Amino acid sequence: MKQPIRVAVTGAAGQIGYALLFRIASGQMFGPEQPVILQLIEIPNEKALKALEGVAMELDDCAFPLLSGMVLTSKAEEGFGDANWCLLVGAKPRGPGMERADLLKDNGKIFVAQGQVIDRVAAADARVAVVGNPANTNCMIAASVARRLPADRYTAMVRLDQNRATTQLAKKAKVATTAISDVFIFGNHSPTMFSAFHLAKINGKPATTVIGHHEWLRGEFQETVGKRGAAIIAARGASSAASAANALVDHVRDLTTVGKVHSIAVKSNGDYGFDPNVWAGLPVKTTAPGSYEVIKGLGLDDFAREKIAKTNKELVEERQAVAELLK
Ligand code: NAX
Repeated sequence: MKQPIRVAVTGAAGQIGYALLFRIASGQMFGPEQPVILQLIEIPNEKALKALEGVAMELDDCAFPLLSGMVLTSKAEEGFGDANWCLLVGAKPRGPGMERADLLKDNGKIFVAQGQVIDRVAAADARVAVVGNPANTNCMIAASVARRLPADRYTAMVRLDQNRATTQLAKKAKVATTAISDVFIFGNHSPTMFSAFHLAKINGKPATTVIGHHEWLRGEFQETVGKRGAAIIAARGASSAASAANALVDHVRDLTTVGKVHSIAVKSNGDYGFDPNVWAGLPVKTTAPGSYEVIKGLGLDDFAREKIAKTNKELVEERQAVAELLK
């Protein structure tokens, strides 16, 4: 049996946490041979910590063979201590009448504090994956305050958008999702993100040729994927949770599987027209467990360049809105 790895999860008593923890403990994220110790972090609030206890009781009641231990805490030092993976799911939700700038700043403070603790106490090989919104900018903040861990260890999740785009293309072409490949998400996890249909393949052929309906690809398809989160809230009365947890399982599993080609938000190196200081969704290939290289040189047409410029502008504005936290 391998040595257990330590997986820290913030927001562990929230709705994504509830859909996520059981999948990690059952081996779906790190594989059927890898034991895990779950380090579950919640805010120091009686209700949240009580709910966390309940989740831990349910995890116990699954008798998962791979679950080697659990830590329940509201102290970041304890929760991130020696963690090999830090999954930052918890964030402050946008309240009624709250401006986006206030949301950015309030969450920015959380990610400055957590970023500093992770940098100090997590394992030397620690990887950080951010889900809590605004995910790209929160990730950029956590990485910006790090002095020990390099910036390429910090990724944010755009996999839910990739998965949403995959299914929309499959439905339109009337094929199984397994027929779809090379679906890349560029930019922010927000309605401005660009789902690069011109690179996508259906059974190895360009999606643009197979689907043919360019107006749909440029319009309804982008819109459906970009505004899917809002559509789910309108239908369910609560935001996406199981699909978000599933996307994080995919994000980490593909990031630990050598050769996988997928979309994650990483520090831009200026490729594809992104500002080098933002964390942008980009196509990557996993080169070693937890490491990746950005796939370079994919062709962009005028439509793609225009969409990328728009989502890049939003990321730059988000960075400017939290600039005072980065000093
Ligand atoms: P919930 O409100 O159900 O749960 C969040 C949990 O985080 C709560 O239990 C809260 O007590 C905890 N929390 C808040 N601040 C914390 C902190 N500083 N340290 C530790 N725990 C903290 O939200 P949920 O539906 O689980 O969503 C969590 C986050 O994911 C939100 O920010 C949400 O916007 C974001 N999402 C991101 C997605 C993505 O694709 N990147 C998609 C789904 C989701 O909307």
